[in-house]
Amino acid sequence: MSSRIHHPGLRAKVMSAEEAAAFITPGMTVGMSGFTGSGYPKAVPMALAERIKSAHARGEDFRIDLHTGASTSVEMDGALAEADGVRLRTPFNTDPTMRAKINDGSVDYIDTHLSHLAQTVWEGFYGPMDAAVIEVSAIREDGTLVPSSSVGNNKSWLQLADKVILEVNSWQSEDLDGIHDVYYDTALPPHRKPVPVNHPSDRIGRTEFVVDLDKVVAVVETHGPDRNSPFKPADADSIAIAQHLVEFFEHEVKAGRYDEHLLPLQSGVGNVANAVMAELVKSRFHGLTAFTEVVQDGMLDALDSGTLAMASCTAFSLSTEVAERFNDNVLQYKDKLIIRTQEISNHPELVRRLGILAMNGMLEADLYGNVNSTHLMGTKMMNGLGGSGDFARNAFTSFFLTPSTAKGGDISCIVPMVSHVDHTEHDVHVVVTEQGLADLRGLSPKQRARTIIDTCAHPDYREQLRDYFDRAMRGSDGLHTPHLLGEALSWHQRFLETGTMRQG
Ligand code: 0RQ
Repeated sequence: MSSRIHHPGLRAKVMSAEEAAAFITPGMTVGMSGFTGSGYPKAVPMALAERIKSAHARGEDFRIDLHTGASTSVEMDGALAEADGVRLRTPFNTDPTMRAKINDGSVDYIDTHLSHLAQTVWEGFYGPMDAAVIEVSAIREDGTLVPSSSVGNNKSWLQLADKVILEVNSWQSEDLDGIHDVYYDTALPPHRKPVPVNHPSDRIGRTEFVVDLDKVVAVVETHGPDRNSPFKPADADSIAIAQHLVEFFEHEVKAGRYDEHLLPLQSGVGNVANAVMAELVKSRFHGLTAFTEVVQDGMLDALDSGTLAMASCTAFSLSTEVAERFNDNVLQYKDKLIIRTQEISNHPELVRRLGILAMNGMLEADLYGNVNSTHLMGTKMMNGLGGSGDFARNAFTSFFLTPSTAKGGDISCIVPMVSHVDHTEHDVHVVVTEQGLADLRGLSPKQRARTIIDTCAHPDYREQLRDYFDRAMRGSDGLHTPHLLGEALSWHQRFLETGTMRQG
């Protein structure tokens, strides 16, 4: 295994995960690698969780503040949450144990735009970063680090942390060397310069991380796969959503707003987003590009089929089976993939200038096009807004996708008023459910409401929504965005009290 560590000084720092975890002490702020289940440290977090549990057994308080790129896995978020070892977590989580701790109030969670986190840590809002734990795929002879399957915020964590622990994971393909694009010319205003990406395929940085070798306190060797949950097979709803989108793309090409290669695609996390890529592969579109943050199974298939010519991202989010396939065939993808820092993959200025078509999942939308991507019934965190806001706010066209109902039809995903707003009506151009696609561009609030009800709502809830809107037109104080304020959130309350949003 030590063949991956080519720098003699760092080879001398190889130790066990348990020894390395001892560098992390109670109250520390720690930046770890990891983005949507890829490139997270596989051994030190679990060893740290064991240390935390022992400390708690002795009656000592041991919790850390934890920043990453995005979500990790049961071996990291799961283990640390289970040990009650996290005081504060940013910026994105999908682990069920961590989610439960966030929602029972024992972990403070800050849900933030993924492109913003590094900047806010640099600005000092989270205090100094005491330690970084970063997975890499190799250490070169000169001490530079070859990233693994995600880049995320690792460049910043390596620069900011006082102490650095490296995990060298020999499961990651050695052929990843050269696929990354780590841009170092970032600075805080007023020294910030334009980012010279003019096409998703432009490379502007280095293929490696640079670390101050004196800060490296430990190197741990691991051999463990990235873990991801399998995607649900595309169901009829996802396929219908994807078909509405493909039809819309054709319409926009005819209208001259997109050319034959459309515009660079961004596709969010989740089952629906994955299914959309699968449908695109079946369409006539070819040679497209993606400027996105995660490459899911569907996007890899699109690269295989030629539907996508290339993709720029910051991480993978692959099922176990597809991750193995990718790992065995990295060379085949090397000139088609670029893995960047998340400050660049999600850079709002680039998203605006490149003209991204941003397709993200949501929990619910309201009659006026406001979107909730994160809060279940307004108070419980699902995952986080992740990069959806980085893209939606600045996209050329911003799409939000969801089946029209959830929980076997007891929840309408089109509601009078969303119970939490992540994306305001101003940032939502197109809403798509399996029922249809509502193009909200150029529509006033009242026109939007009628379009969303007629096109996107499930037939079981359409009359209920029309009734609300008609009564709001008669009883609302103002008629610009008509609402019955005492009733606007009653659908959510009814679900909490009776288990369904349906009126009795
Ligand atoms: O839960 O499986 O327990 O029944 O939410 O719903 O329909 O499978 O959708 O997997 O596409 O995820 C918004 C969560 C959608 C995702 C969200 C319940 C539903 C189910 C999942 P069950 P589906 P998806 C860039 C982009 C924010 C981050 C983002 C997400 C579960 O897309 O996290 O976009 N987005 N990042 O039953 C209560 C509702 C519901 C509901 C669905 N209205 N109320 N529960 N569900 N609608 C990538 C990154 O940022 C990393």
